Amino acid sequence: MSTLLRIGARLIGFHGMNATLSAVLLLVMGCSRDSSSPSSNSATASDPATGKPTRSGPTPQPTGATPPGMVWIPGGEFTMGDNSAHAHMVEKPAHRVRVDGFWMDQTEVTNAQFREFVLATGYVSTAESIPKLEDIMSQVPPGTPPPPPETLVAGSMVFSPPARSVPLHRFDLWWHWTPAADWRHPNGPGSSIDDIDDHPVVHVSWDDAVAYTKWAGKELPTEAQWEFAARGGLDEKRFVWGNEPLSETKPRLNIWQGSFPVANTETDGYSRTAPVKSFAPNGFGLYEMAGNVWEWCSDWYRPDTYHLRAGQNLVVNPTGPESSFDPREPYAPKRVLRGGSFLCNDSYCSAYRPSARRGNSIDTGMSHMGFRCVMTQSAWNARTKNR
Ligand SMILES: [Ca+2]
Ligand SMILES: [Ca+2]
Repeated sequence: MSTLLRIGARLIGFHGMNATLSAVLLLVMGCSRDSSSPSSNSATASDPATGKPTRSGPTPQPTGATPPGMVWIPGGEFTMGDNSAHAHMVEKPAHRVRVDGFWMDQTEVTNAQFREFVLATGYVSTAESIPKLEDIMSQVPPGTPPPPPETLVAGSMVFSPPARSVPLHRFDLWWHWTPAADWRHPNGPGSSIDDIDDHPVVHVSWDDAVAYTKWAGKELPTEAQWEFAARGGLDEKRFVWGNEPLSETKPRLNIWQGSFPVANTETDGYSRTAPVKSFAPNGFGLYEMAGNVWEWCSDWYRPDTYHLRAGQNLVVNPTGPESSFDPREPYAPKRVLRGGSFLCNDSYCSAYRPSARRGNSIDTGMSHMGFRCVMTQSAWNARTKNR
């Protein structure tokens, strides 16, 4: 979702915007057929500690100290994406990918961790800053009228369930641009993060997430690293725990139960975010790789990323396309989000599957979006050496 949408349908009206974007879509789709260079989709495999080329297969866990709160993801080959009928077009075609080993946060970054970063740096998040008119207008089709000046206030997008059933394409009916909503006030004015230190931080833009990772000496995962890690060593399975279907009586993750977006039965115990480590970890010891909050990745988003890899038998350490393009919002630069959230359910997006992927405007946080970090062994070596 872009800054245009977060300022809301106030600009040109939801249906009017769709019509405008549809016209643009037809124009730009024609261009995208010529954009087939996969040059940035692969890189030479190298050992994270030495920089030397690696063999195929898992990378053994380095000896020595372990970064606090992180686990070693051994890397190796896997099938990225999903060709089955339940997968969306953006997850196809499935293809073979290899990633080298890396460290990954066991959990989503929490409110307590993000607070530590803000206290140390004085960082002001995107949602706490007044949006710039020029930034908004750069993300909308030419000719779009500017938003009224009074709408240019600090805030973020907050989920608020509608009173009655609504068409599932009308996300403007449950997402509301809310002044003064930010990571400290996840549900807007009057809300707080008191007593939820161990919940994932939300309302973080991609820029906010990157600022945190730099302070922490870490990085955002690539989309390939994230999916490899989420699968927990189970190749070509539908869920992070295998192929066993979801259970109402034995919930494995925090999603939406009931009729989305109106009635949440909360059989998993949570209507919004859950504390990290609320559910069993996957095969690599990672928590909430499915559900709870969406997690930012480093890659630019394109729906056709996997098509751009056609003809490559094995894609090694992919870092994504050179730029983003989403025909639904062609002017908004977007990065990848993974893992689904407490709002996902089978009838809507089922995005808690490890192959599911989505793009989001880099300057927009929402109440169901967070992140976790990765770190190379060489970065960890450098930190331990300097202590
Ligand atoms: Ca839930
Ligand atoms: Ca998650």
